[in-house]
Amino acid sequence: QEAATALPDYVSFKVPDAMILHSNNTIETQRGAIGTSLITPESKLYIRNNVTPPSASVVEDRDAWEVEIAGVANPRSMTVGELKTLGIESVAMVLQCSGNGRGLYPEEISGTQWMTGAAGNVIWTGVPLGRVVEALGGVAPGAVYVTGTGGEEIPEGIDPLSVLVERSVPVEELDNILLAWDINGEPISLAHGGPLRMIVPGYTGVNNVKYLKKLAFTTEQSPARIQQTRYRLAPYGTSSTPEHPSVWKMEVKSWITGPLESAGAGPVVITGVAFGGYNAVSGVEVSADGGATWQAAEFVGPDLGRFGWRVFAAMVELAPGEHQLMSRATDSEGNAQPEVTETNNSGYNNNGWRVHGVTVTVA
Ligand code: MSS
Repeated sequence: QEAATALPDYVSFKVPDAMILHSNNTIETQRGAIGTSLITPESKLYIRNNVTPPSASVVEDRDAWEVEIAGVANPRSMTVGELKTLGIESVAMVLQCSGNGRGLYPEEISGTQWMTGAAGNVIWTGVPLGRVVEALGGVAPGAVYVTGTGGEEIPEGIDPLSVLVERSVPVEELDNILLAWDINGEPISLAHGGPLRMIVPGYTGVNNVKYLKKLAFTTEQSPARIQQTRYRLAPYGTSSTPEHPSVWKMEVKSWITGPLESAGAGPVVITGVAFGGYNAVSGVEVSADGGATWQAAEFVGPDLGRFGWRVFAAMVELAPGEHQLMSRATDSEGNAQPEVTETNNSGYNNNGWRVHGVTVTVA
């Protein structure tokens, strides 16, 4: 796909050749730009904003940013500076938009036509939420969800709940959640949610609330539209309601990052990335004949833990002609990528291996 020219100011640090500009708030990473990189640099990481980000002034004095903590024994606001005194942890995690792969479903589904590039593997650093809770006397009784609120300005004259980015995840995730200020060892850019972001490892992109201004332990899910009726898995052709399951845990997935179009006849190294989502990835197989036969691929480079992705490689011998290259990953619980993901209403969670394959011409 064509390189992104004229990137908006707030993402001017992105490498244009590595990106596909769908809109100012939806910018995808080119499939080939992932290559064999274990970590996705911020300069190549995709962007998805549901609302215009806050003004850049919020990252001028990062330690002064305040987050209100509620639903604990002693609720109050804390600055990022204070959070930094409570503890520190890092997690490697695949950040992937719920709609990644929407453009690969056979049906036409409205929304950004993401292919493979609304995903990256990044390292977040911040304080474990458990430490914050401890400092505030523990979680209030009866909490069922952790609810994070984004700090965007809500335009006047519209129902705030229709635009508010506020997401609830099950309180069972408490031990995994980080309140992060760094990405890949640098302060998180405004574009990716600085000064403070709620990180829910193994959960799809939308649950990782940027510009976190409030974190609450709640008995109910957020009343915001983004929680109630959007980001839910409803059958294709129906409308999603609060009764449909929320897009939360990510599933096992992989895709080839090279070769993507052509290769020379003879030995070829197929490379790609694979992750288990909420579980660790345990293996990947590749096929050079459209899924008729498979061989095991090998992982390349270090294992960054359960929530990260792994780079894989497999050696194949390719004769001149067209070849359909496919990859299929399995997680630690024995879940394998399905051949086809059944289409859902909004085109979420596409992890079907067939549509993620590529056709390569060998000469
Ligand atoms: N946060 C906030 N605050 N806002 C918004 O808009 N979005 C979501 C998340 N978070 C938002 C938030 C989404 S939706 C996603 S994907 C993510 O984010 C992305 O990220 P980056 O950093 O890449 O841009 Mo779909 O599921």
